[in-house]
Amino acid sequence: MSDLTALEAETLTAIAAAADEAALESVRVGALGKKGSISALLATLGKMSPDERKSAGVQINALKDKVSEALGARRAVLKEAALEARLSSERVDVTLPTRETGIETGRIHPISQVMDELTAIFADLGFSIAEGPDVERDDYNFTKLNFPEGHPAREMHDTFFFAPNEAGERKLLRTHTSPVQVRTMLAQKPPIRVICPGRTYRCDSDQTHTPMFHQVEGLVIDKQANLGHLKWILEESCKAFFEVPSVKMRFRPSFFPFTEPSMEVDIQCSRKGGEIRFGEGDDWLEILGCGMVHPNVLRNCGLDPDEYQGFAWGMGIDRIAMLKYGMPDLRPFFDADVRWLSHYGFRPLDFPTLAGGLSG
Ligand code: 2NM
Repeated sequence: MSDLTALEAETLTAIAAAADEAALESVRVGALGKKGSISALLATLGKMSPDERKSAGVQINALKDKVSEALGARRAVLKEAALEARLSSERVDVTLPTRETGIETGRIHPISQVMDELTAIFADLGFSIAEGPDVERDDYNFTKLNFPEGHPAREMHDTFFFAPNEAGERKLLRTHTSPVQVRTMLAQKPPIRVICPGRTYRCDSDQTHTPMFHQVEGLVIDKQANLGHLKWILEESCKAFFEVPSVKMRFRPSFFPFTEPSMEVDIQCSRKGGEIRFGEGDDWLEILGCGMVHPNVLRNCGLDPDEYQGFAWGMGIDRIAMLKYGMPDLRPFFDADVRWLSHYGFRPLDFPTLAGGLSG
């Protein structure tokens, strides 16, 4: 029986040493397979005397059971180890950024982004968005806005005029978005709360001016609309736009033909190391013009100045986009260079909302 003891030790050692399921399988075949060592022992039982067979049978079967059990246990250990190895080699890091698909590789131009941000801010304050044509009537761009014919204020605007049509009417490229407000007042009854974002044109081109630029103007008309309301709206919208908890504003007297009184507004900022920050510091930055709508404008737009009053403001979008997003130069805005756009542009599916964060 020392044969059996040796075979047991040898088989169990081989089982323990099997490094993977294939190695273990060959140990199993070598012991319990058709030509295996234990199977060969079992085959000898037939030739034994009944007494011999009784005791040898018990011992060989005990060995077979022991080896089967050891094989099963080792198989379970190897299976578990193989699964562990596979899990760690095939691990997926779900926190990695996704690969961009076509719809995500495009970029939103900073000007469109700023317009979308302003739309979100003013929609939240109860304003509608109004739009109008880029090619305007002189009447809507100037006359109704209290720029009389021949008035020097018309010259301030460096207007692009078209050749007169058969009726003798001379169209122009709007020099501001105010004609959209004229159209709104002519078409709607107060109360009016609109903002008008869009393209505007002046024959002016240098380091800081492009012949086409963008403006957003706002208009409120109601029976009691006053400068206190204007100041609150400007403060709230500036805080929201620059994403700061507070801004200080400074109102300086100014002149526009369509407002009386008229003001220019500066916001407090700090300029350190070429970087501009809002809501701190002791520098000032001019950002917009505003005022109470001139009674002549109200009258020209079909409103009775004794019944209605209102305020309006206007600002350049290109400049505030540069300020907010740290773009040093205005000219690349209109170069359509995809390298610039992929650097400064915004992801198309990150639409600005007040709840979700304006600029992501
Ligand atoms: C500005 C500054 C001040 C303005 C006035 C009007 C209208 F149509 F109501 F008269 N629209 N926009 C306005 C007032 C615009 O831009 C610097």
